[in-house]
Amino acid sequence: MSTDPEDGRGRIQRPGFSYLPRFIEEEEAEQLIAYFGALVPIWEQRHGGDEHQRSSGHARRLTRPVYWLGAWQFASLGYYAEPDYREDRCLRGEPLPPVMEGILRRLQAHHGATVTDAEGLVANTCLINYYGREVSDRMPRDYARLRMHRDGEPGPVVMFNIGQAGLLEFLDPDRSPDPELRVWTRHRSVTILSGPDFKDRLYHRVVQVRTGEQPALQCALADFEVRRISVSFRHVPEQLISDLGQLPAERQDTIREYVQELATHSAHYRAQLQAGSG
Ligand SMILES: O=C(O)CCC(=O)C(=O)O
Repeated sequence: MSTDPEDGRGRIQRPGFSYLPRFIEEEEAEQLIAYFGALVPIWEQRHGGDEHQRSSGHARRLTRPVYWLGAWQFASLGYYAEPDYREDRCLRGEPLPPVMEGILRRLQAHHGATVTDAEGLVANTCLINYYGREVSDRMPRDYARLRMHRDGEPGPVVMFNIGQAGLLEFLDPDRSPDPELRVWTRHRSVTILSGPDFKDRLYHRVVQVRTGEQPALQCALADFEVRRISVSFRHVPEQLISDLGQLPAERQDTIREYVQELATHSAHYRAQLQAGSG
């Protein structure tokens, strides 16, 4: 039997898990919403799959459009496959905006050790997840979910939650199909995962996102209605972050189309393309 979800209004503190409601100030949330609305996220294809899966298009896409800052860890270079290698997998990305840096600094001041890794380093990269509904000529499809996974980077993961509440579940499928913790992560809250239980043993997933009008979020993708955005911050060692031209040629080829797509809206990725070998 699954436990009832926590409603996300109050603080939750367990070894390796902190949920901090309203940690993000109203004004910071507004700045984040404006920032997310101006980015143009992309639909990445998952790595692998057989020919049938590849040709069916949607089947191999990630469940939501995404944008990475700091370092782009590509699905097609194996990021989501819990890889046992880390080299040549991530491309230098754009820097975190000042509003994110400010919130991370405040978190570090209040929650020190839980947001830094063993070497005292804070996050230098983040994944921005857009949860919502694709509205196209096909049937509208709701993408407001995220498959069960663990984040492979060593050290803690800090997550910002913006928009409609999302139901975040933690489970250990080797022990039980039922989640051990379920939390409605609300607008302006921060979640921190660390340690052997929440970071290494338990998988997490987002199974539902509520609908509602406020706060209104925007997404630059014309056919996507976004209602929740989460940002998950991690630390990637500098020596694992490559410019396009430093990646092996076949890896550059694997991601070139994505970098071209990003370059249509980003001077940073235009510069990466120019410096690449192709
Ligand atoms: O959206 C969420 O709350 C979870 C995000 C997450 O698990 C991730 O980005 O790895």
